[in-house]
Amino acid sequence: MVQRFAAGVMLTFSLALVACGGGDVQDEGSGEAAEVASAPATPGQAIFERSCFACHTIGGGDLVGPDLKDVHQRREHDWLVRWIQDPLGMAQTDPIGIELLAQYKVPMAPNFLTEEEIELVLEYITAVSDGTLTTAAVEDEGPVELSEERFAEAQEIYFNRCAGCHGTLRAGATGPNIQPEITTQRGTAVLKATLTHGLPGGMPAWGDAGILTDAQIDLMARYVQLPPPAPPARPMSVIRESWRLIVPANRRPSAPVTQRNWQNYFGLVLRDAGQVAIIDGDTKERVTIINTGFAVHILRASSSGRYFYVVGRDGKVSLIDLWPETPTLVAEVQGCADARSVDGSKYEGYEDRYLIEGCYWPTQYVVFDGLTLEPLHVQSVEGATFDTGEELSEVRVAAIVASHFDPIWVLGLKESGHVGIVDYSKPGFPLVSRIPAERFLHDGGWDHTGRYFLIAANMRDKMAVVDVQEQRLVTTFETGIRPHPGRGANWEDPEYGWVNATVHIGQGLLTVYGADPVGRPDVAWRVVRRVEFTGTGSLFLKTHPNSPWVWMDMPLNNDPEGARQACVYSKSEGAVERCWSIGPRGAAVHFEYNRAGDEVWVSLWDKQGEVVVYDDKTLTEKTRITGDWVVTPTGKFNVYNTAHDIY
Ligand code: DHE
Repeated sequence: MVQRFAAGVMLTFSLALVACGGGDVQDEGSGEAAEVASAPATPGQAIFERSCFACHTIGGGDLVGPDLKDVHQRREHDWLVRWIQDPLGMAQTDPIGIELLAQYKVPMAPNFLTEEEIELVLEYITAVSDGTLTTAAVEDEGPVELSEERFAEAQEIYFNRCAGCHGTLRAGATGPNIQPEITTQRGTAVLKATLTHGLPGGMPAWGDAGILTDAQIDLMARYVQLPPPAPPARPMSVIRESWRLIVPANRRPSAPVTQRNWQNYFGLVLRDAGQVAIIDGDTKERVTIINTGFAVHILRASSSGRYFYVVGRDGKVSLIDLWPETPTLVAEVQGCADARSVDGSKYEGYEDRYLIEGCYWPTQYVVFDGLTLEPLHVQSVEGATFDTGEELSEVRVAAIVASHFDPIWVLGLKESGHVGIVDYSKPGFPLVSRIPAERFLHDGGWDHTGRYFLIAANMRDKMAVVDVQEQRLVTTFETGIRPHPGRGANWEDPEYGWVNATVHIGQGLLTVYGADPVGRPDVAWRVVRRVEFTGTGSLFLKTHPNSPWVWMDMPLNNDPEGARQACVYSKSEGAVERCWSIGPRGAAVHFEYNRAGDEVWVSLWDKQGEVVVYDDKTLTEKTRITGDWVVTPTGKFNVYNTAHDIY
């Protein structure tokens, strides 16, 4: 067997060996030093392995962060202590910290070590650097093998938890490439540490967060070192077979039967239950629960607001009619094997008529009849990248928005870096334009006029601005580390006029940019404010025309306490008003306003979750929606706001 230094780590650790399930310790040193190396882990070693191992080596070269060999000679001891205590703060204020951030692109994650632990880990790094603690190497475990059954289990976990960021073929997009050429170099121990503790920049701490067990982490660390399995095709014949029309359109009510204010309904995603709850926004009562797709992702309201469209990660689309006494599932179909987005036709004369589903896999979009979900057309979006011309076999459809001014849908084509325009007034629902923009396009929404589509290319740290009326790219500009706006937020800034904004996965930062090329061409599509707040890992921000605030979350924060925080930014002050914890467990994620724009709903994403409702004027809690049925609540979508693209 080849002797390997796991991920280039010039030493390996007894704890890692235990966790790895084996490998002989090779006695590379002699006498005393060798004895030290084969002794049980020192406390510093254990801390290093727990908190530093996924990103750093000591003498094995750079990983996500720099090689720490001789770091005690490069930096003052006090500086090292301060850095470990507050890496985020120092990356903003300290000259060396700023330089490191520029070089490594993602800030070091806070690791919450005590002063004593910091001293122990520094002692350990020094001892290894100086050779007083000798290095040991682990024997390579040889080729990774998994039984058919374990491979299938890993395949499902990968689909559920990993494919969205790393891609079906693992070539990378929102997350890096993790194909076997790379993962086998990292080795099982480092992969396990990464999966357990996460990485700054958005890789979730699957183990620490209690989402994957140790056994599952071990399985996944091995699975990603094997070639990915061939993903399934989904031609029209297969899609048709999945179509189920439960209540034909002519057997549905011709006017609202319910006495409730259905335009203020909220559709709440119960992610892991594969369900959607419909909640009355006036009374906060649960009206009904509907079974939908697997790991259900988002809802959109149809143009009239009468229907909710739901899409699951398994590509299942569910059509819910909100007019009966109890909202009813009236049709379902599975257009993709893996999907994230869906939207209806919103142009005058086409209201509620068609529906598009964007697939993550296969590389296609599917158009359905908006009232029945009968599949009408499948179109591949395969193509070359906008910049290098490289032909790709994985081009995923990310965000989709429906224009209110033309019969078109606007699609973010993630890997190729194009914004696609689909004209649904034309026979065959063709992709009429591919506008070169930036890679890897992810999430976005309209500006306040509905003319410009603003989409994040999060791995390039940029936003792209597309003039949908003229079907051309206006510009791209940098905002910060991994912008993630959701649908974004539009408001009038007292100094800069109409603006739009994004938060970031890799930085606690709200970046505000001018968005009024007519009234304020001097600042249009230029960053006008960078507002820092504590913590990284933001996914969404939201506002409403009637609100004085912009709400921001950080559910991917490495610190579980940080992940429960929400912050509000004051539009009039141009500053963060306050940040606070939404609840005792889970992660605070995603905001939605009620129709009037005077209430904000926030999910506490947990197995036993809650939705917390705030008075938006006073920022005081009004109520909590709780119950056994509130399982992993994530996104929530108000009928009126979603139908009218109010954000
Ligand atoms: Fe989402 C929007 C993709 C993980 C909750 N998410 C989107 C959109 C895309 C996307 C492309 C834009 C849809 C549109 O506007 O048409 N999401 C992905 C991923 O690829 C990713 C990163 C990884 C994955 O495996 O899916 C991912 N998303 C998540 C989550 O982990 C979240 C927090 C909970 C969940 O579903 O697991 C989550 N995504 C959401 C929500 C929106 C969304 C709530 C809609 C935001 C809005 O306000 O419109």
